[in-house]
Amino acid sequence: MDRLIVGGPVATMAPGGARYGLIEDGAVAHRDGRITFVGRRADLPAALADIPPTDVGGRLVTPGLVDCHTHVVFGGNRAAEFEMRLEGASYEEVARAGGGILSTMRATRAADEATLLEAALWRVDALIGEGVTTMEVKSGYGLNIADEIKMLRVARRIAEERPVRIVTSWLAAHALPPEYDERARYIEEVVLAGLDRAHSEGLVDAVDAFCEGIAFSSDDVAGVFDRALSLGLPVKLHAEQLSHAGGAALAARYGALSADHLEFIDEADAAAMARAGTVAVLLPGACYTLRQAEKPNVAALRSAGVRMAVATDCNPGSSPLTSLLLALNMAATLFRLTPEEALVGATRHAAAALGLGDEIGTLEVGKCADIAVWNVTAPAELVYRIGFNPLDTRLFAGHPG
Ligand code: DI6
Ligand code: FE
Repeated sequence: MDRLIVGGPVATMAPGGARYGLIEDGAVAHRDGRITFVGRRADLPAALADIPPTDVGGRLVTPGLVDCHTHVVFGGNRAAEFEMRLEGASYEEVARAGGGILSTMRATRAADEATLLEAALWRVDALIGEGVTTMEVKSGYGLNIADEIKMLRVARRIAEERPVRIVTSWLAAHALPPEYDERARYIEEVVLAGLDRAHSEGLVDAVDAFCEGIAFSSDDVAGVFDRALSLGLPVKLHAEQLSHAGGAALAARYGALSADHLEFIDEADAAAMARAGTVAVLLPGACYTLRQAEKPNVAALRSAGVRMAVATDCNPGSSPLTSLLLALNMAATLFRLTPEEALVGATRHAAAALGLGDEIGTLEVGKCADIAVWNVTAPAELVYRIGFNPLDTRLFAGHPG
């Protein structure tokens, strides 16, 4: 059945036209979960003009938001570590003392699927409540084959329990678990063997790793990426977050969908990413939480023409953040993205970071009818407010919910 939305400005977020792809007094029609018309209400074709419309009363219409980097499936929390860090310990010191990712690993291993799912849904519901219609979810707190696979099963279950599209990433190369003292052996026995298995069970949409002094080197990651590409899976990378470890250049060399964090990139990295079409996923929640002085070199990314996305990085350690709207505000105020860049970063470019640029991320004919209606009149309002959620209505594949 055809449905029609009229009566407000439509920020299509499509490139090439007005800022935000904005259409004053716009109209959006959709049928069977796909968009069939976007344009000025005055230009509606006669066949659509007869449909009884939903009038949004002047409210802003945008694509559903896309959170392209999250770790929402995990056990426990890290409030105690937060206290330690506020008493002076650094994130890396906590990690080296067996806290950090390994403390979440213990809690995640100890939790069954139902417990992990229930905890994840609290966070997912907060994101859905802000108009998120697609989100990425990583493994990376199991650090053995069974528990990594358990995490991705839970990630898939989210999409059965809630009206949201879930894209999974295999992040077994997140930290070295205590039962291994050699990275090479862990990579062979868990990261690669587990990837083969998880992929054969249909649980993996992409492969990620943490390229960092406290995690895996760019040589380690190259071996993981080789396997991913041989399985036909796209890759992405946690790169240059705490030091310049070569991750951004590696990601570009492998044609990665995205390189994420990037607080320590240089201009050569930005140029390599631009040539490869690798999206820069900026995660201001982590920078904020770690009170990191270094910020991603947005000017270099911008002038090289790298597409920038913004995500929550929702995780229990470095970014316990379940608000993509707050991430947008932080991206503007901490990283100096323009409000338009920030909003493009949570729609069109976030979709590209997930390899879904043809399906979601803009309001264009043929794409999924993932639509958000907001109690504001201008797109910049979604970025400038702090701790304010103006979502009015959300459609996922054409259905309210
Ligand atoms: N970088 C991050 O910011 C998260 N993972 C990563 O590789 C942090 C994960 C955590 O501290 O639990
Ligand atoms: Fe992350």
